[in-house]
Amino acid sequence: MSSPAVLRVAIIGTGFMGKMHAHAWRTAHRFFPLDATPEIAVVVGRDPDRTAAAATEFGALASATDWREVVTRPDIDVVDICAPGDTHAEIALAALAAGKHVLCEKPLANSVADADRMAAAAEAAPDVVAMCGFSYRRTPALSLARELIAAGRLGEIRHVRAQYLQDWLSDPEAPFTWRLDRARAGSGTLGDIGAHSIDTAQWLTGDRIANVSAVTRTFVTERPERDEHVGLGGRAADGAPRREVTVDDAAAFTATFAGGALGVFEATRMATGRRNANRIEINGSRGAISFDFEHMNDLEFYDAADPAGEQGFRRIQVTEPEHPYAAAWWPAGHGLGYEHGFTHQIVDVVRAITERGPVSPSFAEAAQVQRVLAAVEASAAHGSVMTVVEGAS
Ligand code: SOE
Repeated sequence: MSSPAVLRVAIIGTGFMGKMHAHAWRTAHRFFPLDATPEIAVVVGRDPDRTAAAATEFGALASATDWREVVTRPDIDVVDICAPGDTHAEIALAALAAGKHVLCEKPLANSVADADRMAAAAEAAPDVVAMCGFSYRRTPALSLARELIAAGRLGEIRHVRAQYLQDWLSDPEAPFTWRLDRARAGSGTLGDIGAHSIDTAQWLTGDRIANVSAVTRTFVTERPERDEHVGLGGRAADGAPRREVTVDDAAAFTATFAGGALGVFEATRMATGRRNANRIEINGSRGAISFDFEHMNDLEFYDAADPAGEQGFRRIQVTEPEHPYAAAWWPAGHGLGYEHGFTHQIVDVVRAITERGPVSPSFAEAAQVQRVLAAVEASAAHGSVMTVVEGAS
């Protein structure tokens, strides 16, 4: 048997997501049969010392500070973009032009124009994989929900109720981060976590949001500065200068799906007590599903065909070998965590590369999410219902 090919990966970004992706690149082939073995060839960051330390921590062979030089290197196969949103378009376009496969963190870009340029570049490069990192799709319970919906077990979809609730900004003294800077992040809670709900809702239902009516709110308009290299949470130094928050803290919107379903969405990083409650409930004519990431191994399923007197939501522990991705891991009931969605994402990226299989979420799908985000912002700004503009994708 010939030894498996090696896929040489460049990770751009040394923060929370860089570390998470590195873990996933290192782990995927140890649990899933893959036709290529990933190797983290290089980690790229701006600060040489911090990036060298990250390379050691991430298990990378080397570190670098110039992504432009790295993405054109002949020995790099995959460029994995884990840097803030304002860098996504430029890096992805350069990597695609150099013939590299690209995995790009969500949201795809900071504007519809950039997202569309990225989608067009991906479309023009059919021999490479370009995928956006909406990692929650790879949570086994949500993958199972999608299978149930695709099999018609929910019937006609009528309601989509999605909330993504975090609380790491609820303290007004929680320090400023790049995620609060519109120039770097594009939008606030909406793009950071509301984008996950939009992607999940459209992917689960196989439908598209056609129009939205939204409100957004910034509750804390300035925050103390901190060392920008500190991750989520942390504290600012006493007396640190304050900086203006230029994005939303929370967004809420109603939506109409093209197929007629009604959606209610809420995203906030100020829901005290809710650390990472990424929830979705979908009700159809024949049944319903309900999911909360804080209980990520469970899917609630209601089947209206159950006999009278026995009806009710049942909790499926999505850890059986029959369930998506689950057979590769632990015995039934032993459960998975946040990092497993990222590992599954790498499994799917590697298989898309080696098997030339379908890529989802493609850049085109992620550009459509960007159009929903833009419609939400426009609706909140103008106080009116906004149609989601159809794009080329
Ligand atoms: C911060 O809100 C964050 O890390 C998001 O950026 C991720 O996409 C989400 O998975 C967890 O929370």
